[in-house]
Amino acid sequence: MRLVVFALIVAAIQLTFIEIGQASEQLRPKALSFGDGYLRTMPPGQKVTAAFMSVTNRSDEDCRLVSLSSPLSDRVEFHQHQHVDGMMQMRPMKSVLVTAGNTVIFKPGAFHVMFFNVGDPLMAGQKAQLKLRTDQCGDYSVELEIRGLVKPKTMDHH
Ligand SMILES: [Cu+2]
Repeated sequence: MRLVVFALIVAAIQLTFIEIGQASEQLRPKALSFGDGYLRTMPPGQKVTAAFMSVTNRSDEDCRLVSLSSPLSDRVEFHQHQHVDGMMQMRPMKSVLVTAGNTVIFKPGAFHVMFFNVGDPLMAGQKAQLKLRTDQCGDYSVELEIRGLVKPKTMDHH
């Protein structure tokens, strides 16, 4: 009897390993690539800003971006701009779909990533980290360049 129980436990453990193996095979961690990621500096006194980038899906299956996080903020959201009754409104989105072979561009006036409660001032030229999780295409860490709202004049350079 003890032997039977032991055999069942071994079988259960093997089954668990097989399931984990299959799950990791389904992950496509290299499916997405990110380009031109940047985060805007904030006007003095503000704690909200937005980031932009392009997301390309080189795989042959759809990928869905499902969550965001950053050490700069405790609340980072996907947003979309929409025209509602002639007014531009921002709406949070739970996820963003990047279909197979396509690129989604986050840009001003369209999809963007919203950072709330940013405690520290952002210095142009420095870098910020953004982590993105997907449904079945792995997790990504994207480096964002911090850029000023107004492009600095290059007169004093050299
Ligand atoms: Cu927004």
